Amino acid sequence: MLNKMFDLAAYFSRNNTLLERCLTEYLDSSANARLLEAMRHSLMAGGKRLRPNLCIAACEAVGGDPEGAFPVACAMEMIHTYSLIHDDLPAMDDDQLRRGRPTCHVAFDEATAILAGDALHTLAFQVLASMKSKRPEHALEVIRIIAVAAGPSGMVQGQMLDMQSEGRTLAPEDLQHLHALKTGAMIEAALAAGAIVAGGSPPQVDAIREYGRAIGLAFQVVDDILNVEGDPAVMGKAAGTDRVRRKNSYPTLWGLEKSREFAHNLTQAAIESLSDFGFEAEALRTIARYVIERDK
Ligand code: GRG
Repeated sequence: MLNKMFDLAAYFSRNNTLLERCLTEYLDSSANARLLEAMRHSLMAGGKRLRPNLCIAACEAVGGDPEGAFPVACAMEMIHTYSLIHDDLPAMDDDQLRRGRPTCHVAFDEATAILAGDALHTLAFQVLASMKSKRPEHALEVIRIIAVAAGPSGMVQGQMLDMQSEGRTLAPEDLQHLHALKTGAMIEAALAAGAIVAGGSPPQVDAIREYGRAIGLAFQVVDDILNVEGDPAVMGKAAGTDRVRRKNSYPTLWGLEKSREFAHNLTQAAIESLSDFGFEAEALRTIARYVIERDK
């Protein structure tokens, strides 16, 4: 009932307009023109902006002013975009299409794409370290959480495990561990950072992290399902690649029906972890439902 009252499309649209503006401003630097063009090509290609929206929604859930979360939200999107640029490289997935555009190395060249990813990664931490905060210890904690999630104990490790597992069948718990690192860590960090920057209490941050772990996994399960049955024209990226590359995925492990049921149960668990929050967490609840209903 309540979710019918929450217009998620309008929420994303409002946030994304502001995010595009902020990201454009952050890109307006003294960097080399071709490097900037490559960074802009990937960053401003109109992804779903899920992580920044989660960051803003977590900030609002604990009663914060969303404006304070924008630098963190933008930094998360920069790190996410760097990871996509590097993931698409010939040495990794060798993909040609991303966000409806030629991948960065196709539009430019491989070396420029590597540097564009490096530059977005570093710019994110420049933005975070330049945040104006009344509570510097909150800013420091946010930087630490994001670095852990993106680095060798988080996303990069997940990517390494993914590479090492190609062509091998993983046990369900190993697949879950891989995804918790590769995809889940950044989603959980975006949420935790949004709540912390807004001064959320430790129990609030814990509840939001629990929500994040559940929707992070649900997001990945749906990503695997879309890789089987999604429409490349809608998704703006190729489908069917997991099968070709013999990647471990939930549909391969369990089939489509059981995978859908698993994603649904995770969404329910995510919503339940927000039981102590009121209507201010409605964006988070509605995003949880969107994660399993999405078609891109
Ligand atoms: C190269 C260090 C490094 C890490 C790469 C993010 C990632 C790790 C790989 C991307 C490949 C992939 C399909 C991951 C699973 C789910 C995922 C992160 C999908 C892309 O995120 P979306 O759907 O993309 O939020 P948009 O473009 O909407 O932002």
